[in-house]
Amino acid sequence: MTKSQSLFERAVQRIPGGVNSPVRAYGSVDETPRFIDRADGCQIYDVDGNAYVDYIDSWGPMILGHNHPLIREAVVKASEKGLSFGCATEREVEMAEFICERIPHVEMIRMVNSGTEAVMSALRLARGFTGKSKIIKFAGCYHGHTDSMLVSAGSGVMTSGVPDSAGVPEGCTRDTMTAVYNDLKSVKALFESAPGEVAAVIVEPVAANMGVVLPDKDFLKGLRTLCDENKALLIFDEVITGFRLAFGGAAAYFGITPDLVTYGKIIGAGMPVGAYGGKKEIMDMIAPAGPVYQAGTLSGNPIAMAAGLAQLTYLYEHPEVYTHLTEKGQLLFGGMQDLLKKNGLPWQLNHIASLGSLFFTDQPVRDYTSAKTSDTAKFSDYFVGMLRKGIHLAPSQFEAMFLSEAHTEDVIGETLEKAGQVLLSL
Ligand code: KE4
Repeated sequence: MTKSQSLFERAVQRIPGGVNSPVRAYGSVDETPRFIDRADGCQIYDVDGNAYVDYIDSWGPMILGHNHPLIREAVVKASEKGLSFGCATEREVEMAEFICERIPHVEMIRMVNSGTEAVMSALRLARGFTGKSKIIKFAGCYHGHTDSMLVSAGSGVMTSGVPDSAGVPEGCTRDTMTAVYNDLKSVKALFESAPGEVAAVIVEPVAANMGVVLPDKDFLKGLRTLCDENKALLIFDEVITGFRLAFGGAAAYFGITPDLVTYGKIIGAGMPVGAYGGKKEIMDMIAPAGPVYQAGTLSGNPIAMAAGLAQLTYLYEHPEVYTHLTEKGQLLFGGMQDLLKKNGLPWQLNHIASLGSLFFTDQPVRDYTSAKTSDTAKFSDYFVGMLRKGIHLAPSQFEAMFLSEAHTEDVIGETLEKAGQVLLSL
């Protein structure tokens, strides 16, 4: 028995499903979840000493690679002054100023502890600011586990086959309307079904929780127009795309300005940080400045701020990282497309910059319905084959591959070689 297996046996006794987040249980792939001991650069090492090239990157935060010295030093240095005070600190001001002075549509920002908390707060703010209750989301998009968003969600909800979570009373989702990604007509119809009632549309500007699904050319622009016409706010959930597609996220990449944006992952560099931000006129509604309540014991935690600020500063001062990530993405995903063309399996490969997903289906994947045509059993075989060759992919068809600055050309070449061998065996 491996140490991962024995740890998993122990874990399931005391932690639901043996994990603190469902996707880590490898529920949709036929393999024992790996318990990780340490990570460095693009490599992770499990408790049995096996090394893997990591394409999860902690689901996005590790854009500079694991255990980056700059970030580690910032955390160690900050921790020497104490971990948490429950009082305001200079570093929170520095973090807020750093982001607001560089992201034009973020005039004010509030730190929280996760992407879920950022979304939950942004939705409450949108409702408080507009005085309206309805929210439009998209099937297959995942915005964390706040009750009102667990409707046709993506990510682990999709993997676990639970279209709507148990324990969510109908009242919590009554005001959530679900549209079809890349289908502006479906959004227009929802607005028309509830005239003057929609507070906001929330969207993953590049969906990455039904696997990666790119927005059609005018999709985001169309959402902007529909929100303006209906006096609703446009919320970009940039928990994955923020500071990844570009320093300004998808908003900068596509040139569309949201009213509110949510962040997570990269903003904390691996520490628990989420944030939501937008125009001052809207953000001033948040307590204690305004009537929309939101709070958090560890929000703006000084250690987390040190880590996040170190990573964001590096990304801002080294814009070449984004060029590198695009080049790495072209090398990896372009290389995979070349392999797949020769392979004969039904496949789709959606990718943008350093994000990508391989689907085993012959249908173009452009929304929740088409994503679900993927052969998840085939994906499981692919995942297990790659894992056994030392390549650690996301253990679900409906997640993304994440590249980091630490993935070198050689490592990507090695990944492609192994992918070729595994694909041939499927
Ligand atoms: P967290 O609460 O997990 O920090 O963020 C929720 C969230 C919000 N919005 C988007 C677009 C997200 O992708 C996420 C979380 N992403 C998943 C990965 N698909 C986190 C991994 C997990 O659930 O363990």
